Amino acid sequence: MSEEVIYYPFVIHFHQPIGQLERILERVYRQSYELWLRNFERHPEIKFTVHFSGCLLEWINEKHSDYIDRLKELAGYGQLEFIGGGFYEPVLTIIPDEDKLAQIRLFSSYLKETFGSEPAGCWLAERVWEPSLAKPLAEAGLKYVLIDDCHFRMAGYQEEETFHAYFTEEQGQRLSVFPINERLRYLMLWEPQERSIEYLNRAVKPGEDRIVVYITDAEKYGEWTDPAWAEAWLDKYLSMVERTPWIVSLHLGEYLRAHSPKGLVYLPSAAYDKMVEWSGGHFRNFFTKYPESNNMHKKMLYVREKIKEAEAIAEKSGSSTKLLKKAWMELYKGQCNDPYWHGLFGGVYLPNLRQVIYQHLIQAEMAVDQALEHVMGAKKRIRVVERDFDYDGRLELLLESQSLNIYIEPDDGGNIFELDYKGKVAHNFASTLTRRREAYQDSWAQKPSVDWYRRTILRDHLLRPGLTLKAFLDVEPFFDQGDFTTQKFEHEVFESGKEVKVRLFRLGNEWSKGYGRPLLVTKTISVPLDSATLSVEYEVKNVGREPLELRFAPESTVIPPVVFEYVPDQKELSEYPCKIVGTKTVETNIMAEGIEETAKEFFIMDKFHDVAIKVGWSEPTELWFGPLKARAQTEKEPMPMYQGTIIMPIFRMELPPNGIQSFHMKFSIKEGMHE
Ligand SMILES: [Ca+2]
Repeated sequence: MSEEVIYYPFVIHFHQPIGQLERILERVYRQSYELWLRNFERHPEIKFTVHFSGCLLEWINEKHSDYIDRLKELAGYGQLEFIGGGFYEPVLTIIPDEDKLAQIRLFSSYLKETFGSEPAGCWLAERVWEPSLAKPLAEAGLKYVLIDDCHFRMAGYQEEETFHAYFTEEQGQRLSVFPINERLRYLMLWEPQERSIEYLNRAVKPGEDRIVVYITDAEKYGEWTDPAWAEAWLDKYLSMVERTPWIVSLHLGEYLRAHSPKGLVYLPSAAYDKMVEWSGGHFRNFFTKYPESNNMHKKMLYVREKIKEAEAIAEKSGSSTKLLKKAWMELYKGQCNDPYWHGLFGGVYLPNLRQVIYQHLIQAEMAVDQALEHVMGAKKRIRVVERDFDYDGRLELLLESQSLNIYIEPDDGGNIFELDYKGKVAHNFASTLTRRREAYQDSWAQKPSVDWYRRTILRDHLLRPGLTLKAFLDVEPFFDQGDFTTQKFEHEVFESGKEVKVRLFRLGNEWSKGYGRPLLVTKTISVPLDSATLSVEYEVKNVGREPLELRFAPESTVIPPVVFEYVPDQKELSEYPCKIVGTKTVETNIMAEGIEETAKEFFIMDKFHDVAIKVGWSEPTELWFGPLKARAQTEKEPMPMYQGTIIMPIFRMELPPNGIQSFHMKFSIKEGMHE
């Protein structure tokens, strides 16, 4: 049959991250998602293939169930085709195969239940593809996937050859692949409608069943652009498509039923053009670029192991696995992709998104503990796990009490890089973000500060005389005269039934004279079984021959569970009061910076979640505090985003040879101040 038509599937992707703020969800829904629904209804002749992430569908169903009803109706008429994928929008390549299958099946049955048919297509979150995906996707019952055409071009295909579907295969498992057309993504909405029609026209070739696949993020229309303008553009465009007889609107599944893919293709690891650029070629690079992202990912893998272990025990003992099922669901939510990466804006820079990942992973862990203790009768105890948690070849120490997880990295200054609270609120108080260089900052007139160490808990400095708070926050060179902040600490672990102590010690140096003057720093971290506290006994000993005058300053950056975006407004800020207690009491907030001469305690309260963290020390002393702000690009303009509050008591020490000075610090977390 000689055809002079172009097949034109129109694919729209709808997603909002787990943990997205309610007011943003509402705004995007109003400005963009309603716009699409109106256009579906206005243009019944156009077929749309839609992907809604599972978490977004759940939100819409809860808040705007009429929207779901209207989608159902359109699906019933055959106007809409739904695409599946991972329920909670994970980047599929970075989660275990079992979880890929589980998340895809979960979503397929949800779509079947809600809209009447199982999906045939797979949406790849952030369009991240690796060749090995073909097997699990096919095993999960999916028939096709969409991959950006730039990867076809990289594999040597001409543009003309991307106007076809192909097969790919992995270990004998077959999947169809549709190339996503890049040119149309840049033409549509940004250029006059005629340009897109002309492009489609040029793609027509008699006798070939050519297809040009357009995909878009839903939010491009109405949320990233003026809603009225975008709606008018789209309405006019869809009317033009309706009037053009040689453009055949159809679903991807429908195309595959009528036309055979052109042949076999093997594509390299892929994503869309910009994602490839941001990640440096490969999505997994985000784990090496951002330790914060790696931390979440490896936490996910670690918690997952715990669930598997508990399952094995449950299977042997025939215990109920109800709590473990809950743990799996929490884990899947903790795989939602958004905070695991950063492109132009948001992502790993947004504390509210990072902390929701931790919240779900910690809740998964809590469900496992409950299952072990209440169902399988395991004894309550503090666990000490030595493990290369972040896969960098060095061991970390994970202390797990009833109420806290404390993850220590002895090789990196003996810092605490994760402090999970396991209460009514599940939160990692060390979920900060360190400031680093981003390529897009090159064009900025004023270059933002870059940290030379990860801003976490218990970073031990020897401050240079004359240093100011501003110079410290701006990371002025050589503010630190010691070698304790990022260097290796030795460690010993002491366990009793009720408490664990970790003694971290380092024989290092003070360097103010240009040569090393030896100093022994010991910090002993104690964690009790059942209260949400940890104490640290510090001992600083001059082991050299010269007397030393020091300003010894253990710095800790902690972050409460925040519910604001970028910079809090006055009302949001008032939800996070701070109190400094010393010879006088000072009321302040998480964004304030300053110096108090005689402080003993620093409280951060979160009135919204009704939880507080208190950092105290044994004697009144000078305190420096201030917000950690990472300046990053946003949808609007570069903004200093809150990433935690720095709390740094400074202990002045005059140590003769063999002189020792000690002090202690205590971190406690409490709920229910408003009861
Ligand atoms: Ca490690």
